[in-house]
This record gives sequence, structure tokens and C-alpha cells, in this order.
Amino acid sequence: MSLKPYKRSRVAIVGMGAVGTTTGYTLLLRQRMSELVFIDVNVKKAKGEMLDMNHGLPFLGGVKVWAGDYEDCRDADIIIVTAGASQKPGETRIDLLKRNAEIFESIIDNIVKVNTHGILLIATNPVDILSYISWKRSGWPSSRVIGSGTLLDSARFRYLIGKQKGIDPRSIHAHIIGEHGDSELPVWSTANVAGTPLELNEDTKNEIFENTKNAAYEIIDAKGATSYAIGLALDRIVAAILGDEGSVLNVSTLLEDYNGVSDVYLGVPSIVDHNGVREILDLPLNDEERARLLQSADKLKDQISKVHL
Ligand code: 6V0
Repeated sequence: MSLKPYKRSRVAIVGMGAVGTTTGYTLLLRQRMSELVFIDVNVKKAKGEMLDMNHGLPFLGGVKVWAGDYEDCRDADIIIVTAGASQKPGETRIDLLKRNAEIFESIIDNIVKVNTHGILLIATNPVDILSYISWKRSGWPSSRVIGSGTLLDSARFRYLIGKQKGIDPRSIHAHIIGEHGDSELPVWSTANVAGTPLELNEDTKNEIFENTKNAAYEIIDAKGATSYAIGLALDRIVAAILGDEGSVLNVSTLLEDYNGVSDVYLGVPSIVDHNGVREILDLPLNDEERARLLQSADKLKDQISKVHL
């Protein structure tokens, strides 16, 4: 990993709560860009986070950090949106939809008023639906409107499999796809380590998936919000974009005729480079997995139909 910032690159973060702040700090530590701007309706909070991070620059250098407004999105290569209400204990992500859909319309309008070339990276929940709304509202090509999708869920999944097998999670190739939420599904049929199928009994598989799916509820119940792993997941996507990596990441993207699914954003393995989502990989699914992906898509489409676009 290079610690040198990429030249003249700007990342803007809209929403400086737990997720936005941790993401900003992660990007700063990893020196992903040369300019980092924080935007929040709570101007004082954004300023406080900015000052705190600026005071760390003598230990880091390299990055200009400031608290700004939507005008600062004009030259942004990536605008990360984490603004909105967060999940309350016991609340599902879908419950958040109505509250967050409303504020998103004005946020996206403010961004596209000044920026025509950047990439929107959405993290606010329900992330798949808000990514879809952002795509529609922005008028940008879907390749440039990306949701964090099931990248975090897949990381949780790989961590738990790795823990069970005593193997570094980076060496576990396993995917969670579909909704970032209750209808997501594990793709056990292709999960492997170096091409070797995972030998896990059904009970262990079920336990790993349930723990993956319920991880956010457990963490929110314990500490009020999730922040570190999502910060690292967003940092990973930023690295793939600014570094023009062509990395395969389970981001949320517009599906058209994908395993029978169309006109919905869902998390699937996608090739991410400087232009955003370059290509969606045609992950081979068995019949059960395909049926569950369709169910996940149907659930989200039903929710989208209830939101005024
Ligand atoms: P938070 O700590 O409440 O922060 C939200 C921030 O948004 C606050 O600072 C608000 O002031 C700000 N905000 C609210 N409205 C606006 C607005 N109109 N314009 C600008 N800023 C505004 O929430 P937290 O950071 O914990 O979570 C943010 C969102 O991320 C929630 O929807 C979470 O559910 C979601 N997450 C998504 C994850 C993923 O994998 N995609 C993971 C974790 C959380």
C-alpha cells in the first residue's frame, strides 16, 4: 500500500456523524487523496472534526482538510454521502427509508448543481434504495453512482469464516450479495480458499451467516453505531477508484438482466476503477441462491415503489 497521496484528488464527505468521521479519519491515515472536505448540516460538528484531524497533520502531512459546503463538491472526484438518521436499536434498515429518502433528494440536488464529473459513493441506509434514488435524482450514469452494498457484509462473512477455519480472512473468497440488510444472501456454492471448497457443516454455515447478517444489530445494541469496518470498506472503494485499480468489490450497483433481476440496486461483485463500476461480474449462482437474489430484489423494488421519486 502506497502512503503517498494521489495527485490533486479531492474527496468530499457529506454527513460527519459516526460513519463520516471514521471514514474521513481512515482516508486521512491512509493518505488516499490530497484534499478532504467535510460537510454537515451541523456545521459546528463538521468544524470540530476538521480541527481535531488538522491537529494530527504534523504527524501525517500531505492532506489539506477543511469543513466546507456544497460549493466544495465542485472539484470533488468522489462525494461520499453518509448523512442521515442512523439505525436505532431494534429498527430495521428499511424503517429508515422514509426519513432518509427525503433528505437525500436535497443533498443530491445540491451536489449535482456544482459537480458533473465525480463519483457518488452512498453509505446511508437503506443503502441500496438510497443509491437507486441518488442515481435517478442525479441523472448521472449508474457507473458513477455506487452504494457500499454488501462489501461490509462480505468482510464480516470472511472474517467469521476465517475465524472458524483459523485462516487469514484476506485469503477467504466468499460473497454476501443482494440487499445490505435482512434479505441478503451468502453464496456458499462458490466460497473457497485458494480454489479449495470450504468444508463446513450446515449448522456452522447457518451460524456464520446469521452472525454476519445480525452483526450490525449486535454492534448498535452494544455501542450505538457501527463505524470502523464501514470506514475501512468505504476507504477500500475510494482506493479502487482513485487508484484506477479494477478491483472486484461487492458494491451496490444498478442491475439489468442480472440472474433475472433488473432496475434495482443490489450488492454484487463489480469491477471498480477510475470511472466507477466498469463491469458487473456474472457470479454463477445455484437455483436456491438465484431464488433468494430475486426475493431480495423484489423486496427492495416494493420499498422503492412506496417512495416518491
Ligand atoms: P450519525 O452519527 O447520526 O450521523 C449522521 C450525520 O448526518 C449527522 O452528523 C447529521 O448532522 C448529518 N446530517 C443529517 N441530515 C443532513 C443533511 N441534510 N445534510 C448534511 N448532513 C446531514 O449516523 P451514522 O454516522 O452512525 O450513520 C450514518 C448512516 O450510515 C446511517 O444511515 C447508517 O444506517 C448508515 N450505515 C451504513 C453502513 C453501510 O454498510 N452502508 C454501515 C454503517 C452505518
